Amino acid sequence: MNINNIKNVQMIVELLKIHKIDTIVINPGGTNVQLVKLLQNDEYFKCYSIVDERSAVYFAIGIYLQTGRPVAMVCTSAQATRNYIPGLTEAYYKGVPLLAITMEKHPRFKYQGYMQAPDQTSLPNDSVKKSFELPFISDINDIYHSRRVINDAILELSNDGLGPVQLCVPWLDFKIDNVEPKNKSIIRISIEDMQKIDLSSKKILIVIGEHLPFNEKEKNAINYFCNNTNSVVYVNHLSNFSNNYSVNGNLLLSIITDDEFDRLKPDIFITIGGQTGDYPLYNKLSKTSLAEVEHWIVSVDGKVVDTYDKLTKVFKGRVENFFLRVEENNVNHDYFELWSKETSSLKNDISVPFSNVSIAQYLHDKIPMNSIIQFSILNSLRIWNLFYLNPTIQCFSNVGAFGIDGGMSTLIGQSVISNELSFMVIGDLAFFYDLNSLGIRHIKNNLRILLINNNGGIEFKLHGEDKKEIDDYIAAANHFKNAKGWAETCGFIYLSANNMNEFMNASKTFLNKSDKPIILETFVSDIDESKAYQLLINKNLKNNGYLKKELKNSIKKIIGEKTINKLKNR
Ligand SMILES: Cc1ncc(C[n+]2csc(CCOP(=O)(O)OP(=O)(O)O)c2C)c(N)n1
Repeated sequence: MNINNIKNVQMIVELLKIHKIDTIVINPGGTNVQLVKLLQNDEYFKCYSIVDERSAVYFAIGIYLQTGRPVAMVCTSAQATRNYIPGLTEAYYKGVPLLAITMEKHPRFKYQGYMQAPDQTSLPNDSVKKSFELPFISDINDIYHSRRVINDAILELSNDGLGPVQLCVPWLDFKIDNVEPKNKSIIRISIEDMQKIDLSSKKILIVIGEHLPFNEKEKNAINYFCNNTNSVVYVNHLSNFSNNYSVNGNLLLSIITDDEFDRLKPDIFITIGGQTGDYPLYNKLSKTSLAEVEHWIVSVDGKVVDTYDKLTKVFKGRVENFFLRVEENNVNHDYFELWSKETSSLKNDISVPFSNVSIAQYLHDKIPMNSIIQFSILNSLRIWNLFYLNPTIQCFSNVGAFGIDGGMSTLIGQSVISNELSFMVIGDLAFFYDLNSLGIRHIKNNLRILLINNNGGIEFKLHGEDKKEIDDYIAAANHFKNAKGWAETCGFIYLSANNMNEFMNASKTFLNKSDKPIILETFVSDIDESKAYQLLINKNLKNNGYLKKELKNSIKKIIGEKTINKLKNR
């Protein structure tokens, strides 16, 4: 049986046709890619691309008002479904038959700290007549189940009066080993009742998810723990933490294979804070090959959140209490030394075309100390995590629900409280989504918006995907030209750059104090964006011999170790 649930998606398309729903409003995204591809490549359907989910529903209402026929809408997971709510509410009270096809991750990821996975089936009572959720297809029973539910959802559009209906579709967009896990127990421990524990023989990875800057008590406790254990603190910018044992391992984890990670794997990893927003880290820690590794959570709410399928202990209480509960020990720190050696051999200053990468290369060490930065979902967060930032800089991103909708508003909220320079690094779709925020009359002159205009969501064409097929609906390219008019109307200084020289020039003004807020718009080609990212990754693969090792392993798997040894001994 196909593990990615494509059967469900195919059934939806077939049944839409049978029920004669031929008009589809499509929102950009990743989890809905396969459904969108089927719809856009089928001449039966008339598709419309709309970036903002809020507009999409009102737009669909408009179509219904003129045609009198039901309209379907398709959006991705993350924060997308939530933005359907205003329009669906109007449709509910107006009696407009809209089929909201929303994607979700596999249901087992609900409330488990997995990225882009807020609950998609919790719409308000008066936004849809009914919510239907498809099963994830694992056997023939699920096929019968899905067929009935899809039909039922479509019929509900006009059952006992007209109105909107939700059809929620689970999707699994990564590979998972088909190995049945052993049974394991998860226990909850109150930190107050905890004796001191001896962790001196363990390699420990402390993972800090998104977190406000730490207070002295918390910092001292983590330092005490690190001094007395063989540990490494894995951080990215959102951790807002650094100490003598911290490592920003993002680039490293982006390039090494699972086999390579074996050397770096901990005995125990301890997570604190919110979501990491860190796919390279997730990809490594969730591997089934790490089955023996234990995951401990320290949290005030003591919730069971098994993000990586390795959870064994939940410590309920405060971080500063937990990290003091280890025995004093004279341990060696070779685990940190290993991580530190591996990360320090990486290079991120290689030559790349004008892109978010080249911009981060140039700007990362020029951002003034104590500034605030907010990264938008998703490429800006991904790219900037590959570069060092001064630890006095506070970093944030909306990784709670992973929306592209409100990053700029969040930063503006911070900038009106702070007197420091406040920077937003944002893609064009997210910028135009949150355009209303530019008019907030409380905006001060410390606001700096760095707009990376790469014509749509680069997320979906970063790995050399078919640009034509992706651009139309999935990446939603060609909706916006530039931000000049909006910026100037809203009282910003508007700067722009088409290449690195222009950027370096503009950045002088951008990084300095000014009597007005500033928007610096960079026009970057999507092809260069993807080239730059690939170059950064591949150059490091080559520099560090990971490619060679990976090649060796693949050959070993094909021809076997014995044959290799025979060849060697010739
Ligand atoms: C409200 C909402 N809708 C859709 C998505 C799915 N999504 C994730 S990244 C992305 C593309 C963002 O494009 P852009 O803002 O231009 O930034 P880029 O990554 O291209 O630099 C989309 C549509 C989302 N996360 N949130």
